[in-house]
Amino acid sequence: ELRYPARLNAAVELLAGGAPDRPVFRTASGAVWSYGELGARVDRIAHLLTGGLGVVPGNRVLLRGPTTPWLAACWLAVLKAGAIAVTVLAEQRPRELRRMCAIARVRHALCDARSVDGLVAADVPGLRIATYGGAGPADPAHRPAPDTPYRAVDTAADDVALIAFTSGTTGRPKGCVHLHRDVLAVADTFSRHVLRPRPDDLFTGSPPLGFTFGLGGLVIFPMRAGACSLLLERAGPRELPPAIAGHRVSVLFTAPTAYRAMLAGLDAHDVSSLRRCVSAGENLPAVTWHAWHERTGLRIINGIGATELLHIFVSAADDDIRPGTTGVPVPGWRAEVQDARGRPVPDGEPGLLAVRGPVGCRYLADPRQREYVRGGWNITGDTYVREPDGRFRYVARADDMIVSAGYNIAGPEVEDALLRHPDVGEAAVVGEPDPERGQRVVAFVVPAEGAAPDAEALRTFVRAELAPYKCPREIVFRGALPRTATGKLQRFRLLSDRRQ
Ligand code: 3SK
Repeated sequence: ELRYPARLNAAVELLAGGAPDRPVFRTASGAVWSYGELGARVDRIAHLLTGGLGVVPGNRVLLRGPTTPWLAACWLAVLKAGAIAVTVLAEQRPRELRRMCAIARVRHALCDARSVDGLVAADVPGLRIATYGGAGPADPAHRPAPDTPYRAVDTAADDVALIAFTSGTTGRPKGCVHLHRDVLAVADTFSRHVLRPRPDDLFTGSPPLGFTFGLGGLVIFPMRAGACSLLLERAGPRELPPAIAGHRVSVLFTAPTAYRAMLAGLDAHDVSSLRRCVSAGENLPAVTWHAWHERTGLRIINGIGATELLHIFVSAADDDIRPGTTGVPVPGWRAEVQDARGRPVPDGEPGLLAVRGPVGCRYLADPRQREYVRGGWNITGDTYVREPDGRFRYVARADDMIVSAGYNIAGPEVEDALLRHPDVGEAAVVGEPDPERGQRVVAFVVPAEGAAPDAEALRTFVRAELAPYKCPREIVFRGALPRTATGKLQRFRLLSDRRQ
């Protein structure tokens, strides 16, 4: 069990992770910040927040901008000043921002100068915005602020440190409240026991800091280990391989689709510095795991996490990794598969994934709390099977199960089969309402680069891999699949876009 002192400030703990002269952040353009420099910049921002901006402990401060050391410094400063960081994505539109600010009762914002227009357009009542990252006088680097150390606010371990938004894949935002102790707990569970970083590691990855997958993987975990993080403003499958090669990155966080997409361009880059690769955000198909392993010799650490629970709670490391499964509860966490009434189902049978551990779901004033937390268990909304060896295997999002002519069909299983075909780049399989069968299986396929697959040939391929009732009745080709700003597939949009 994790034990923390009753008084605890997560920012102070993270800043103490590395010696002052050790590097903490790097950028693509070659900037290097040491732990000491980061500490001094955090203190300047904290002085500005509590001085000029009038922030007091408990105020909610919106943070918005691309992935930069300044954004990470602002996040740490908000926590150090005892305020609450409200993290959003740079991609979020004014309408969404206005809604989130209303839900989280935000009155202050620290915003990258390049992202400020959208925030101004959100027209949030009473919002005071300060920008950073520009060259102008409003920047924390240029504004007059005391260069004296800032004395951290004496927060309790149970005080709120951040509010992270999730809209799931359906679009109605929920604010998830997390405490100072939660910030350390995700590092002291998944990172400490599964990732096991070293102080000489260099992390990088694609998830933005407004997504807790990125906040954990690119700020909290490296700092807790005294390591360094390469913060990339552009971190797509094209940018990652040269960045890994150029900076000798050792720990990578990205999503399954990026691992698959990177494979095409990997030969041109030396990625031999990598020693840990983490995949989360979506299900990792076994075919992608094997292709990455064959090409790099590395075993991808697959994990399931949630904004509600801050980071990853089921995963596996090293020899325990079995491709096609997610793994076992991370030390500190418990997991079981339950039926709709909260009773455990026998191994081998599908049910709802239920987890409990050091972090719990606390939605901000949202009745959906009652659906997520039942009998002390967090119900993640994923259908899983626990195998007889205790490993958890993903089946589908619970609301994405397809029921066709009385058969239950998991879209991801059909997607995995399609992805085994060399002409398939990405695949999404959904159930379309059908008067005879209830639902019919429809696949949306993005062809692999340079390929022009034939629908009938793909159907024949799937029929050879799976029971015929799982075979898509129709295959629709697309240039791209609809995704949320955090990269999750929006299945419901596939069918609604088709109807338009
Ligand atoms: O939402 C997710 O999929 C996720 C995965 C890993 C860590 C954190 C999150 C929010």
